[in-house]
Amino acid sequence: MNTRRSVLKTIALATGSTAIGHGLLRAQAPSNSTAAPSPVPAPNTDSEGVFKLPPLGYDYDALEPFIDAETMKLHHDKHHATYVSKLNQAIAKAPDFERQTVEQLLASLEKLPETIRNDVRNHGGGHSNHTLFWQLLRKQEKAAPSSELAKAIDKAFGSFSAFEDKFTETSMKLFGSGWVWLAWIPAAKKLEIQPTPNQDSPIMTGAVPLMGIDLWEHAYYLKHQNRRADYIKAFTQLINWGFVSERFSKLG
Ligand code: MN3
Repeated sequence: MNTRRSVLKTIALATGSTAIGHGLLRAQAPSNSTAAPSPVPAPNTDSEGVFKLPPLGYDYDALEPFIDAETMKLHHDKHHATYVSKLNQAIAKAPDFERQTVEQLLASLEKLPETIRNDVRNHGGGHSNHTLFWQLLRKQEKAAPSSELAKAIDKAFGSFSAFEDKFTETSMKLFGSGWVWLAWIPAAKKLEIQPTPNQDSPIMTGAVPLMGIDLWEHAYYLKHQNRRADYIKAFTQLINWGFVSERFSKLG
């Protein structure tokens, strides 16, 4: 059952102690109320918008040779930055919603004015998805899910290698641009592999994205061209299972 409590928990996880926390990404509201209020609020320009591009968190070449530095630079500095900028442009048209986190916006798209709903879906989804994506990637010798997460993976898919096969197969089959996720479904209390089109997020259907692969060609075309299978293999070798396990442990 998708209770209010589980939805709040979902939001708390998505916005909690990771860099997704919007408190780290958004301008702080002034706490001193003695300052004279400005009668005309400054417009949100790209650099002053409520949503901010989070830092990549490591060097552009940190994931070589799996993902090349030029792809990382373009992907973070241009693609992700554009999602943030367009999300800011959209939300500036509905200031009542400016104080919500991007995850709160995505969890209740139906509450947004129709004029901005699609832009928030696309660019807010892009911002949230990429913020998670950067944190999922790490070059490391050996990485494995925690025993708690490994148990849940076994329960849902039979074994870790069966999960890997299904994740790869779903990623190969995804048509066009989108993502494939390992998501937690609170209502069913289980893990699921979920494809989403475009920049849609599992958050939009009440699920919690634990990790996901960006299958837009901009994520891999410079290095791998049309060889999506090579990129998927590179991605699976970079999954920061320590980070994913930590997200899983916070589900409660
Ligand atoms: Mn991308």
